[in-house]
Amino acid sequence: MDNGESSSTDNSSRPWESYNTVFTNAKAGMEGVDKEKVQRIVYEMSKGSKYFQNEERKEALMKHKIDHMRDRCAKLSSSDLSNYHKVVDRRILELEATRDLSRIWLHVDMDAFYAAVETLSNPSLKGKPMAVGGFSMISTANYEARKFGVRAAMPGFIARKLCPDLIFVPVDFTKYTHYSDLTRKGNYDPNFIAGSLDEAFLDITEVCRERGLSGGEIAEELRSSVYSVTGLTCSAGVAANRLLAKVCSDINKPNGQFVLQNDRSTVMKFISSLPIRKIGGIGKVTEHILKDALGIKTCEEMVHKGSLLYALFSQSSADFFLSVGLGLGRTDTPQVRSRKSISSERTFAATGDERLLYSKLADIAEMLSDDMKKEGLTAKTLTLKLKTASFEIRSRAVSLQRYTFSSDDILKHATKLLKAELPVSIRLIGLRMSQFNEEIRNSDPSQGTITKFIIQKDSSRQDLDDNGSFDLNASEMSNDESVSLSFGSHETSYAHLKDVVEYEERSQIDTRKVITNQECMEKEERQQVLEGDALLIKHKECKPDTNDNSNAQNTKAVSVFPQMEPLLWVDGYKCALCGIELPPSFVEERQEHSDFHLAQRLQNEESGSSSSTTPSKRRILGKEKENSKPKKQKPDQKDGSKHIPIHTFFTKSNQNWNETQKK
Ligand code: DCP
Ligand code: MG
Repeated sequence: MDNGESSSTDNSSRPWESYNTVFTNAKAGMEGVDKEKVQRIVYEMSKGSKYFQNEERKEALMKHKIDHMRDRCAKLSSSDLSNYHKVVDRRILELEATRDLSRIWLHVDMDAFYAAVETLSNPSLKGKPMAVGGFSMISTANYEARKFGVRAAMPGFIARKLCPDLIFVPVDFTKYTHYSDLTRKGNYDPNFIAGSLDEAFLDITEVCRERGLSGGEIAEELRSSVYSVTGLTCSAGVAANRLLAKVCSDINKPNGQFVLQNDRSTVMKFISSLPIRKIGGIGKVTEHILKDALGIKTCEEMVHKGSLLYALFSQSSADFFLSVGLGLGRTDTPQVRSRKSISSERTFAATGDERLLYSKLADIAEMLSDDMKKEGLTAKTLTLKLKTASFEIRSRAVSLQRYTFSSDDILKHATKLLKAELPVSIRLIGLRMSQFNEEIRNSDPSQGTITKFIIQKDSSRQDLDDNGSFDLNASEMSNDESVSLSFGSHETSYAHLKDVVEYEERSQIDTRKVITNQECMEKEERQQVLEGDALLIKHKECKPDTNDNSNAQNTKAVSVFPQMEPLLWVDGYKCALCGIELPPSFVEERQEHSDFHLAQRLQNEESGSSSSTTPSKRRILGKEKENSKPKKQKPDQKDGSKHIPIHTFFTKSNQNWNETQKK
């Protein structure tokens, strides 16, 4: 292990500060990257594409939101602020009372996981810049490649431009799942929480006590053990709560660890200059709003500017920000709960060939049925999902007469659903079964093995495209800032968002038998920031002519759009406004989604239709057409741009790439 434990005295060197200056989302190992060069290349290669336009729309929306926020700030009177100041003081006392320094949490995260696994299988890759994925998207890059600015979620053809010697290795989930399982063998916390294939949270309080070892020593031991079992390195963070432990595990990556002592003053010092973006749940949009509208750059400033936060955000969001500013996070072990659905899906090169589509549908139905059999599940609701060539996502559901897991049943109904959509060129088909028969459902958590507590993010049924590579939208499934949504077009937004949704479904819902309550944990820890609607709510409160002025001065946010406060997630993952599914752990995507609805509202407001609450309802019913592009875009339809749409390019790139590979 190259990097040993860093004591808390290292905090004074503020190891995170350099992250401020690195490219995009400060992936570990990208500190020396020529940011400008990378940005220029990315810009040049994507300019004019739909992706680019989408980014521009997002940017415009964000600016709009920031302006709104500034306006609202400016309208706050000194007596408002003084009232909010009191609220903050009270909340600080209340939150402080919840501070728990009695636990020791460890967050462990594998280094360049997929790339490291591939290098194990092929040691000749060692020391060479390589990426896992294809020309359309890469899943991760090793640290050698990161020096060139190559990173997860980047289209491979851009990565190759940045690093001409970059070696591409196709993804192989079976391998990663195998190695992930190997890393889970340790005996430090039987109830550990696995966030994805390559990371886990462990409460090591008991093991530290029983063995008389420090958190840092346990982290060293665990990392050595992972290395000896797998040949892979990982990094760890040790702290009083999960939020801090996760921040810490990134500090000395790769192959390092960072321990934050469990005392308040060390925590507060650590937090004092920690950039807000380092906190899970604070994504690009929130970061910009906080920074550009309120001047909040560090976690500590969340406390200093608490009164603005309470004035402008909903109480739960403000509470979250304040607790971050105080270095608080969850320390309890989440409970288990059952999952709601099981699904299977497949991504492939877009095709309108009906025979091919029906054959893929049959394969998926078979896979889904197999999984249901294995899990002892029967269900009644079948949902078909399609992603069209133009990235439109369609979702069609049918309620069956009886509970079933039979592939024949599934296929019969899925075929009907698909038939109704044809002709159309499709790039993804997914089937989901939900509404389980609880009586025969084999979901007794008490039977659980450790693996049942794992959220197996990546091991679910998914086939990447037949060429073994991703498409652009897959790149947007990342939980970092490359997640892309359009606010200017409903359809595009849907498509992008649903891509995220589908990734999530592949990632979490589908495969877990019993999951931890981590979703809830994360929801509580992080999702509070997702209430983009809160901006609107408060904005409305500030308006003198608002209809709900009876509550205008009330600190409790009151929405003129009651269905938006807060954005409701039916069953914890379905947006009550439009039905899109986004589980709580996809914090950033949810935020984007919330932002989307907010944008809609703001646009409506500007166009004078703000009083209407119906658009969202129309969206739920799938009948809404206003403000949106035509629903069905023919595959061969030109978008009017003189540039080649980026997804077209990707398809071409894939083909070229695969041809190149075959040579
Ligand atoms: N992954 C992915 N798509 C992304 C991000 C990640 O498929 N947009 C996959 C590939 C990664 C794995 O998840 O190897 C773990 O993600 P991490 O963010 O932990 O990244 P790495 O483990 O690759 O690198 P690091 O050393 O920064 O943890
Ligand atoms: Mg990792």
